[in-house]
Amino acid sequence: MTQKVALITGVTGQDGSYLAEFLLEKGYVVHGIKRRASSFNTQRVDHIYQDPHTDNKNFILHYGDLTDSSNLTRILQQIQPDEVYNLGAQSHVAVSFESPEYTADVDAMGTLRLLEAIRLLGLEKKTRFYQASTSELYGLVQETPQKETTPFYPRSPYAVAKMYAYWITVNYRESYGMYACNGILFNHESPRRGETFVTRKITRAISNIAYGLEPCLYLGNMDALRDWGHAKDYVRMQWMMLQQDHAEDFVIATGKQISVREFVRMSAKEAGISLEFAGEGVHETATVTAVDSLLAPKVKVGDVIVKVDPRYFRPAEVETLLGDPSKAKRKLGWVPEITVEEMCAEMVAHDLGKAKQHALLQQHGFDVSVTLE
Ligand code: NDP
Ligand code: GDR
Repeated sequence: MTQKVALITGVTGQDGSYLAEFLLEKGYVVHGIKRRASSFNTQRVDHIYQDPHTDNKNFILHYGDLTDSSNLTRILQQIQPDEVYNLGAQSHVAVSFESPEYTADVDAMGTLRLLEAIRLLGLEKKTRFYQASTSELYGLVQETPQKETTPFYPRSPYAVAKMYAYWITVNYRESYGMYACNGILFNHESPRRGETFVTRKITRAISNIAYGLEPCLYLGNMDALRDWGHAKDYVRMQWMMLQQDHAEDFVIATGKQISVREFVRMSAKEAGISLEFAGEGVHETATVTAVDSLLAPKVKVGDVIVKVDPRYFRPAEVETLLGDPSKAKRKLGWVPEITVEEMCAEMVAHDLGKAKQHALLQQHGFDVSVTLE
């Protein structure tokens, strides 16, 4: 049997790295697009990297960018993929307010460039296309929980760009008979989550505080409610969506939501720290009420370790998101296997390990800087 060929944009990101692992295990030849950067940006896929000098490689990286049609067309022409997973994006909602035009170019136009390249190369009947759509499309929510038929109301340049990408994917399916579909994914996290997204920012800061590497975690809106799942569960679903008889769009979520504040409390507990929250709005703080000094050797009862910094407030906020994944369960048999508690425990364990390493190096006189976000 011939091996299936997949192309992943955004292969160096959280989802791209888990998806590449998943497809390699299934026997695919996996091609990924990485961006040229002045320093290494492949840390998340280094463990599956294959020496270009070896024969029969099944994981191949290409330089490229979603803003460059000629590059995308050349890669697609060369590898003739059976499946394309468009995960590449400027994916940070807050950053999209600072760089709205770039976000639109990559997230909206980038999707069009890929679809158009598939069509112009005559691959529209061969290549199946997955678009990384998002619960941010629901923004100011019109219905709870949100499902495939819930109207969209995007609240950021990121979400507006992703709305174009959503509809152009539907349009190419309807206009050219392409197998193209949207996964409307709610927030999903892991130890590989980018350090400036709120869950990872929290698990990393709590771990650094536990070892005395940072004094305090500064956050924005702690009232925000999210439906958080684990990235490993969600990439499995991305693949499942491309294995059906007909292309369809699916909501992928856990069906449960908690606040940012609750995620802070949960993460601190995992690191042996009990917290009491007090004050409101910009004056809210969290104080340590009990501590397991084996897990958090540098933390004392009475320490204030969480504060609000208004600089992390967004010009327009998405206050609450809660998904209804019943279509995915009914039609594909997909259910998430990892709970938010298990995911949080995994992230904190990972970040405590890193913080412990940093602290040990520092103790022995090595200059180790910890980047604060
Ligand atoms: P990440 O931010 O971790 O990864 C984004 C990837 O896109 C990185 O590989 C990045 O490269 C790449 N990229 C950024 N700009 C460009 C560009 N101009 N050209 C080509 N590649 C580019 O995101 P996630 O893995 O978390 O998310 C994957 C996709 O799913 C994204 O499209 C995101 O918007 C979407 N999504 C994510 C959700 C989540 O909760 N994680 C939920 C719903 C949707 P580099 O490493 O060089 O920065
Ligand atoms: P989100 O994720 O915007 O939902 O987008 P993020 O983790 O950035 O924010 C979640 C919520 O937490 C609030 N928040 C903070 N957020 C950050 N980043 N930093 C803070 O200090 C902070 N304090 C409070 C935010 O205001 C927000 O309400 C993610 C991305 O992965 C998108 O690409 C994806 O489409 C959506 O999830 C689904």
